[in-house]
Amino acid sequence: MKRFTFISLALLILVPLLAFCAWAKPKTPARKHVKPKVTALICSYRERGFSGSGVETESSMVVIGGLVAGKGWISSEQAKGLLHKGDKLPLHVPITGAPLGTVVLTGSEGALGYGINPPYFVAHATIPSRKRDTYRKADKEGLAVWSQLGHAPRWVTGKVLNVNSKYYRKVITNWLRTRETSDLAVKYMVVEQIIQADINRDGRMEAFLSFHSSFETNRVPRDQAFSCLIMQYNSGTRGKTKTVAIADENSDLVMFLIGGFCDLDRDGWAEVVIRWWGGEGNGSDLLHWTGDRFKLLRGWELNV
Ligand SMILES: [Ca+2]
Ligand SMILES: [Ca+2]
Repeated sequence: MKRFTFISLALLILVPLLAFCAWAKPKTPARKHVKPKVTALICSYRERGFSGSGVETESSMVVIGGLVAGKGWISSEQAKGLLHKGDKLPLHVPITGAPLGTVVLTGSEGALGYGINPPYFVAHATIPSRKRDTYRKADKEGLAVWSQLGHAPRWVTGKVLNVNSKYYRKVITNWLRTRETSDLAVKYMVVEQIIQADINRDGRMEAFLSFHSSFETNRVPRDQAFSCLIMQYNSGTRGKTKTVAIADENSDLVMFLIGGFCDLDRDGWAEVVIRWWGGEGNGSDLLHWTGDRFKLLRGWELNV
């Protein structure tokens, strides 16, 4: 009887306590995001592989495909301590994150030339024939992001909007004005990308805007040139939107684009893959969003 009373008493205390905890649990992720304890390697897969003008360019970050079921490499310096023979990297369509195929690292093979010294990883990419057709019509590029945690990262789908969106062009213009960009440079700005994605899983879309001053000669004086990537987000206070710069250069010799959004450590916040091209090289950066700014997790660069 005593035992029964004790259990009843315990239940009487525990049930309301558990109910309170469930109620008090935050419904959305915390505002602050801790830096993921993970390193990663971004790989790009291109249909044309080693051919064309981009031999040096193609050796950046990168696993590069030849044609489908193609072959590429990752130089040892970039892969050191990160990758091992036999590793498999899921390949995804940029921006949307749709599964595309697999890249398998098969180990070093002979001399490659092109300034790539052994040891390096040879990478074979395979894309199922069903997806090959879609891939060829679309971006002709795949992205693989490898994580030390050993599991496939969760990709967040990005939505590509028309670059003529009046609303976002206005957002860009307003941002440029706060930056004291000249009217002439604003007039001839070129919008490259407008992409929406919910990177912090709060149910609200963040917008990524890539734009630069006109590349046409004599349109904008060199000292007024710019190339930027910004994000517009909802700050959470009375539905107010804010903008934050991800990249901001006083130059038209570089361009920044979103590659995709993948949650490497599966904490609910997507890390952001940036691709950039410049006069002296190209590369990829992996960034994470802290809630009020972006921090670089890792970057890869190839100087040419
Ligand atoms: Ca969001
Ligand atoms: Ca994350």
